[in-house]
Amino acid sequence: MSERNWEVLRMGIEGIGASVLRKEDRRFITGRGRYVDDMVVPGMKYAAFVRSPHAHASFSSIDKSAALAMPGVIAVLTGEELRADGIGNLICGWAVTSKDGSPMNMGAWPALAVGTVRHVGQAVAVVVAETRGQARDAAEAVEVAYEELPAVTQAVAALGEGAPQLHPEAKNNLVFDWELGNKPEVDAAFARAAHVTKLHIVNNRLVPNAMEPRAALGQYDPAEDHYTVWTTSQNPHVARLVMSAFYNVAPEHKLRVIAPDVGGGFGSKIYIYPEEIVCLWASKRTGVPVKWTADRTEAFLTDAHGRDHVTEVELALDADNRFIGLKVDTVANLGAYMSLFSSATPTYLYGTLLSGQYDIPAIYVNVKAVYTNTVPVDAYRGAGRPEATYVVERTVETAARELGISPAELRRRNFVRSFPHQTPVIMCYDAGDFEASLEAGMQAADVAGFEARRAEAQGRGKLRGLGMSCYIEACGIAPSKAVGSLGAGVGLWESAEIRVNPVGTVEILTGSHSHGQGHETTFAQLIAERFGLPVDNVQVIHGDTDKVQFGMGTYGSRSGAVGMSAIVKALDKVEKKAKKIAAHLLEADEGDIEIANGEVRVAGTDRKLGWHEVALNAYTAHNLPDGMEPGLKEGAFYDPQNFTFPAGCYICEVEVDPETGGVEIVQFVAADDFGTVINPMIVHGQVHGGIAQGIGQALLEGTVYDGSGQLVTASYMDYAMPRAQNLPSFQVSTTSTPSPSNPLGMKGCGEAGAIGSPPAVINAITDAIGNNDLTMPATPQKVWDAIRAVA
Ligand code: MCN
Repeated sequence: MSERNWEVLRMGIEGIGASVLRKEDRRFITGRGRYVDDMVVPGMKYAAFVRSPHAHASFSSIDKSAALAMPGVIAVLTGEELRADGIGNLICGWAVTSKDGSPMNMGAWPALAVGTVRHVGQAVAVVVAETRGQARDAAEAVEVAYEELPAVTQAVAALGEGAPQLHPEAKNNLVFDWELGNKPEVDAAFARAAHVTKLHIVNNRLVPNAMEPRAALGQYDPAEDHYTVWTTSQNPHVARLVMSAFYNVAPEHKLRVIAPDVGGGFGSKIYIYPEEIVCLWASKRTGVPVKWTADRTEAFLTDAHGRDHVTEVELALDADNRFIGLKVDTVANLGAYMSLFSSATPTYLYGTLLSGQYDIPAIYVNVKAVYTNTVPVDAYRGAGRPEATYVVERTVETAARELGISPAELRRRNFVRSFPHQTPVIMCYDAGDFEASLEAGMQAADVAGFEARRAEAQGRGKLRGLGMSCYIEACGIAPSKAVGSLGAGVGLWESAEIRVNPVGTVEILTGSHSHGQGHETTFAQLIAERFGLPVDNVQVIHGDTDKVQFGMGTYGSRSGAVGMSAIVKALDKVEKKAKKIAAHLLEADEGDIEIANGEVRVAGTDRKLGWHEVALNAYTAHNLPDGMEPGLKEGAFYDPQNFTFPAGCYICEVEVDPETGGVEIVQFVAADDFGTVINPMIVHGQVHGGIAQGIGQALLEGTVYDGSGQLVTASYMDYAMPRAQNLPSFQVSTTSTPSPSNPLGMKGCGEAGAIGSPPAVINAITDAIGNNDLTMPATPQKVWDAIRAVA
C-alpha cells in the first residue's frame, strides 16, 4: 500500500461521501481507453452496410455483381440470406396493452431489410472486404431496385386519414392506444374546477450523440464452434440473451459478449441493433472476423432517437389553487420499428410520473404510439421522465402566471408532504422533502433579488426572465415484480460478486456497465468504507459475459441504487466470514471483531490482524474454523421493493436580446435530492452533463425531416450540440432524504439534469419575452418571432 493511500485513509476520505478522483480517468485522458474499434484480431476484415436512401420503398432485387467484382470484396450478404439461415427479427422486450385489451400491433424488423425499407439509413445488405475503404466503395456499387412509396414522418399526420401505411399489422400506423388513471374521476374534477390551464406541448426529437459511435466486431471460431462479439453495449448479458434466445445468432453458452470501454451511451446503447447481429452472422458465413464502426452520419441515421411527443394537457384547479385533476393526451412517435424498450418509454416511464411533486388526486393519460418513416425512437437520457416533467412543469408555471401567483407559491401549495405517497398513476413515492430542495434552489438563485436584476437588465435593453422546474423521477429501475407486472420481459435485479484475493486486494464483479459514470471509483469506495482498504487496491470487473455472472446492465440510473446494493449484500457475507476467521485466529468472540483501516481487531483491545493476514488465512486454510470452506468470495443478487425517487428544484435565469432573439443563460441553479451521495464530485459531474443535454434540447437540438423523409439534420453541420459558450457555470447542490428502498439510501443521479432542466429554461425564456407560445429548441428565430407576436 502506498504512502499516499495510508494518508488518505487516515484522513478518512475514500469512503462514502468522499470526492475521490476517478480511477478510470488516467486511461481515458491519456488516450489509453480500449474501445471496440481498438480491438484487432488476426484475419479481421471490415463490414460496410448498404443503406436505404429512401424513407419508404419496396424492392424486389439486389444486384451484387458489380460489388463482388471490386477489389478486396469477400462477400455481399442480404436479408434473404439472413432469413434463410434462420436469424430472427428484432424484438421489443416490453409488452404494452391497449385500452381495449388488444396487444401491440407489431411489424417485423429484420436485421437486413427484406422487400421493404421504412426509414432512410435502414440496412439492406452488408459488404465484407479486406479494408474499410474497399467495403464502403463496394457498398455503393450494390444495386437495389427500389420503388419509392409515400412517406410520413410526423406522428400526428401518420394517424390521419390517407396517411402512408408502414406495417400491415398496424392499421393507421397505430402501435398501441394506452391509458392510465381514472377518467371518470378526472372528468368530475374538471366539472367542478375553478380554473383550467391548457397547453399544447411539443417535445422535440433528439439524437443521442454519444462521443463514441456504435461499433461491433464479430468472430466465429469453427474449431470450438464458439462466437465472440465485441460491441458498444450498456448491457452485454442482455445482449447475449436476446441474440441467442430470440435472434438465433448463437447458442447462449457458446456466445461471449464483450463491451469494453464504451464512450457514452445515454440509453442509445441498451438496444440490440442490426449491426452486431449481422457482424456475428457474417463472420460465420465468411470464415473471417468482421468489424464495423459507425461514422457520425450512420449514428444520426441508425442510433435510436429520443423524445418526439405531441401533447395536449389540461390542469384543473379549485378555488384555493389546489390541483384537483390532470388530463394528458399524447401522441408518441416510435419511428419505423419497435426498438427493445420503445413501448415502455412513452407509457410506464412517462404516464407514471405525471403527478410530479404534487398531490393530484385524479390523473388520466392516454398515449397513442405511432409508426412513422423515421429512425426508431427509444430511451434517451431520462426516457419518458423528461417528457413527463416537461408537461407538468410547463403547465404548473403557466397556471401560476394565469392565476397571478408566484410559481413557487403555487408549487408549495400543492407539494406532496407526507411519505409514502401513493399517486393515482402507479408510483408510490417513498421519501422526499420537496420544500427543502425548493428552498435550497431559491436561496442559491437569489430569487428574492430577481426583480431588481430584471429592472437593471431592462435598462440595458435586455429581457430578463426566471423559470423554475421542480422535477421528480423514478429511477433505480428494477423491482422485478413491479416491472414484470407492467410488461417487462425480464426482471431488472442486479448481481455482484466480491473476490478477496489471498493478498487482501479485492475484485468486484458487477452486472452493471460503466460507460462514463465512474463505477470503477464509486464501487471501490464501498470497499474503502467497509474495510478501510484504499480504492487503488480494488479492481472493478464488468462488461464481459465470460468473466462476470449474469447481470442486467446500466440504464435508468440503476447502478447505484441496485448494482451497488448487490455489492453491499455480497460485502455483508464477506465481512461475516472474515470476522469468523479472525475470531477463530484471535481466539475471540465473533461479535467483538471490528474491521477498519485495513485491520481486523478485537474491539477495545490491541489484539489485531492485518486484513491481508485474514485473507491469506482464508486461502492457506491451515487454520480455519471447523467445517468452514476455504476462500473468501461471495456473491449476491439484489432486487429492491421499489424504485428510488430523486427530485429537485432547478432555476434558470436568462437574458434575451429583443433585437436578435438570442438567449443567454446567465444563471442555472440545481438543488437535487439524491439521498446518500457516495461521491459528490462524480454526482456533480453527472448533473452537469445532464443539464448540458437538457439545455441542448431546450435551445439548440432539433431533428428535422423533410417532406420526403430525408433526415436534414444528419451531421454536426446541421444538428446543433450544446457547446461551452452556451452553458453558464452551474451552481449545483444536494439535499438528502435517504431512500428506504436500498441499504445505502441512494437515489440515482445519472438522468436528473436532463429531466429537470428543459422546462426551467423554457419557463425562463417565456417569462422574459411575455409569450408562453414557444417550442423547443428555442432558436433565436423562434424567440424573435414570439417576441414580435406579442409586441
Ligand atoms: N452516485 C453517487 N451517489 C448517488 C447516486 C449515484 O455517488 N446518490 C454515483 C454512482 O456510484 C455512479 C454515478 O454516480 O458512479 C451514476 O450513478 P447512477 O445515478 O446510479 O447511474 P448509472 O450508473 O446507472 O448510470 C446510468 C445513467 C443514465 S440512465 C444515463 S442515460 C447516463 C448517465 O448515467 N448516461 C451516461 N450518465 C452518463 N454519463 C456518461 N459519462 N455517459 C453516459 O452515457
